[in-house]
Parts: sequence; C-alpha cells; structure tokens
Amino acid sequence: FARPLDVMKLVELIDSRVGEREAEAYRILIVDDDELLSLHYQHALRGAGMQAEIEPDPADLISRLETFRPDLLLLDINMPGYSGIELATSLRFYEEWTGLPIVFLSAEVNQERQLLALGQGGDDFIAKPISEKRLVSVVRARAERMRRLAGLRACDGLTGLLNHVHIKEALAVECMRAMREQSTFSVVMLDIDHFKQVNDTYGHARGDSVIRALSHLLKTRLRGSDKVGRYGGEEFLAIMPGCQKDAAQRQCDWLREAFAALEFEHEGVIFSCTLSAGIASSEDYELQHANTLLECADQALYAAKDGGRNRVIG
Ligand code: GH3
Ligand code: MG
Ligand code: MG
Ligand code: MG
Repeated sequence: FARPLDVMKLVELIDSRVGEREAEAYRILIVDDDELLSLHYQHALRGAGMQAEIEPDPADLISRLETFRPDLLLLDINMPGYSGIELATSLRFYEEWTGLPIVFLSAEVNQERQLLALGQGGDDFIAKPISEKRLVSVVRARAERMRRLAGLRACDGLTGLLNHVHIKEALAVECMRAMREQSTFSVVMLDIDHFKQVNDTYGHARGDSVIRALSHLLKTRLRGSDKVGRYGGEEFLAIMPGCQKDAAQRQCDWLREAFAALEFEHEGVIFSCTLSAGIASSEDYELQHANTLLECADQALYAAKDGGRNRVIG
C-alpha cells in the first residue's frame, strides 16, 4: 500500500461524495451582491427541492465552496470590487473546482463581456431578469449532468464497479459509520488465481471477460448494502457492513464456489478459474486504522495464496 489511507482526511470528503449522495438534493451556491435577488433565486430553487445557499461576499467564495461543496455555482458578473469573470477564471486553476459547473446570471448586456465570461470558465450565460421556471430548469439540468458525471468517474470502466479511489473512500465512510454506530463490518480482498496464465493461454480479451464475470458475480451475489470495487487488475475489494467475520467467511466461500463453477470457452476449449480471498473484520481491530484492516485482509489473501489458492482465509 504505497499511499496510506488517511481516514481523517477522507472523512472530510464523505458528506460530499460517495453513493449516498445520489438521493441528496442538488446543492446550488448563489454568489450575487444583490441581496433581494439572491433571496428570490434561493426561494425558487428551494421551492423546486434543491438545497440553495447564498454567498454575498466573493472574497469568501473558496472557503464557502469547501464547506458547502455545491453541484453548481450561480455567479453574478458585476459585484463591487469583484468581477465574476475573474472569479471563474481563478476557480479553474484549482484542480478541485475545474469541473464545477458555473452558470453566469447577470444583467451584463455587453456581448463581448458575455462571450468573455463563457470563454473564461463559465458553462452558461443567462441574462437577468430570468423567470423562476427557466432558472429552475437550467440549474436542474446542469446539476443532474454533474451528478451523472461524478458517478461515472467513480466507476471502473471494465467492470462498472467502484474504482480504486472510490472503494477506498467507501471504506473510510464505513469505518466512520462503524465507529459512530458501534457496528461491525468486514473487508475482503479477492484475487483471481494464476490469472497471468489465463491471459497467456487464452488471450487478454478472454482474461477481461473473466474479470467481468467475477464482477457480475460480486454485484449480484453480495447484499445491496455491500460495496465492491476493483482494487487493481484482477483484485477486488468488498466492504460488508453489519457482517461479522464468520458470516463474511461463509459469503466468500459461496462466492468462491460460484466463481469456480463458471465455465469459459475459448476456441472450443472450456476452462474455469478460481479465486483466493482474505478477510479482516472490524471486530478485531481499532477502527481508526482503516489501513490496518486493508493490510490484514491483504495478508490473509497472501496466506490463502500460500496455502494453495482457491480458498478463503479470515
Ligand atoms: P496469483 O495466483 O498469485 O494471484 O497469480 P496471478 O498470475 O493471478 O498474479 P500476477 O499478479 O502475477 O498476475 C496478474 C495478472 O493480471 C497480470 C496482468 O497482466 C493481469 N491483468 C491485470 N489487469 C488486467 C486486465 O484488466 N485485463 C486482463 N486481461 N488482465 C489483467
Ligand atoms: Mg451584481
Ligand atoms: Mg492473481
Ligand atoms: Mg493480483
């Protein structure tokens, strides 16, 4: 584990990211010096079920973004001492905010300035005054797209499971939850046995389909509340909330058998594969150390490999 998992740092991301966010109301930050108008927008957006906040002071924008973490920024252009265009330009220098949708909402009539606003990091320009209906529909459409993109970024391309970064985030989330609720969960590292041979014998494309078949098993056979990610090439990480080690062990053995029973075909040759898994359970460790759990699951996986593969060790 080259990069240690800093739980406390990841926790800061929890509220804003990870799957639970899907069902959450869209978060819109309004930055405008006109207080009455801001309240009007806020009212309209809240009326449409969104979570709208106002930041009247552009100087506080960055810190407000960090705490509120909006899906979309509604930005005025002409504000005393500040230009929304410059704000947008500088926001795009922050890696974290390069993807944040910025919709300018301004009375600016100068076309050159409008175009400049779009050229400098704005995604859309809406001229004031705007009807509530139009505001709501523009904002909702863009926020929706933003969420979908964020969901895609969290997924591994080959399998559709959570990718490495996001399964680790999910682990941090689960650690915090288990600490808060005094609950138990298990972490499983799974790895396909002798996978290099599969590639060498049947080709990379067939190897890919084996990986996908295992992901499909993981997706369909684990509980809906379990989280699964592709940790590396042919290595998977599963998080099982509310699951003690013996239950996780049964679950994994069942998966192991189901995977071993799958038959793959390549140019008339039928073959099958096996997997090994290592389990670590939070009941055995200090939860502040999510990293320890991962290391222990990994050690258990290596013990399973050493012990002859096609087995689960807890
Ligand atoms: P072990 O039983 O010890 O796990 O042996 P192994 O051969 O599975 O392990 P090793 O780490 O030596 O090889 C893993 C192989 O997985 C090597 C790599 O080419 C292959 N691999 C990694 N990612 C992918 C992928 O996305 N698609 C395919 N087809 N192969 C992959
Ligand atoms: Mg203004
Ligand atoms: Mg392997
Ligand atoms: Mg491996």
